[in-house]
Amino acid sequence: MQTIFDTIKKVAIKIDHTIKTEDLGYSDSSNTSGEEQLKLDVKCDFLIEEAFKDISIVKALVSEEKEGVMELHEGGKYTICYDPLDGSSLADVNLSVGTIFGIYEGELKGENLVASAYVVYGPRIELMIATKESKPMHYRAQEGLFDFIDEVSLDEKGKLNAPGGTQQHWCDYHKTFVDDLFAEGYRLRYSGGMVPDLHQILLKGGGIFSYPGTSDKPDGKLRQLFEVIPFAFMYEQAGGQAINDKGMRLMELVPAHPHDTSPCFFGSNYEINALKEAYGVQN
Ligand code: AFP
Repeated sequence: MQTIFDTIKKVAIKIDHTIKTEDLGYSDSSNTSGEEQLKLDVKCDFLIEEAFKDISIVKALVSEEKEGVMELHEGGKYTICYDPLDGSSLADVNLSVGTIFGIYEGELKGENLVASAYVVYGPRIELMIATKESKPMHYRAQEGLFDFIDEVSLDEKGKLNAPGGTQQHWCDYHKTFVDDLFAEGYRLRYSGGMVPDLHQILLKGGGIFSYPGTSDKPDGKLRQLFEVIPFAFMYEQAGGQAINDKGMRLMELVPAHPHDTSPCFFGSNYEINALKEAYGVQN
């Protein structure tokens, strides 16, 4: 597994350089979800594919930017599902973006995730890695090398509220839940980039990130394999919770298709328990 983490570190530096030096325009292609691809999306996807293609323990790659599974090594142990540049549309307004990696062993479902990692490309390049044996481990790059900073834990209750999705399409009880947190004094922290938004809550002690099912997107927007399950693992390893709108752990998701989405809520225990009550799904 260390070879995979070392490869993530190397490709993160290359992606950061690409973001800061290459064309931000649109390519003439779309991804599986029908979204227009930025040239950056395509280039970052290529960099990750190149980085992993010769690593024998990697059985296959599944990219948010492509259809299907890219088989690499028949005897490989791990399948890596990744979002090469999440929030890429924010790059051209100079906001932070990120890359997300889910490392699976066997069938592609929540319980088979064995590790996850994400990279934040912002004023600094930061990396978070979580395994079953550890809390999330926080790293920061200096001159192209990542230094370990600390292990990360969520407080029981935080101060930050990151409410995603189009508010006009929220159901009434979700809007009431979000408004009640603000009435309690929570601070709004939402950039539209899942990686920096969830990174901030992890590092600032806690709170909640929500991307609910909405009237226009009943199954939510965020993809299970590439975004939801990897961050659910991060948050659970940090001592928090990660559930869907039925109160089910996101780590129990079994995607029917690699690009399936799910309503998702990640946060400290107090906020997630409050959400369960608002949604009437206390276990
Ligand atoms: P893009 O990759 O299209 O910029 O979307 C980013 C994202 O998938 C995720 O990073 C954000 O949390 C979420 O979408 C924001 O969606 P809304 O703009 O609907 O809140």
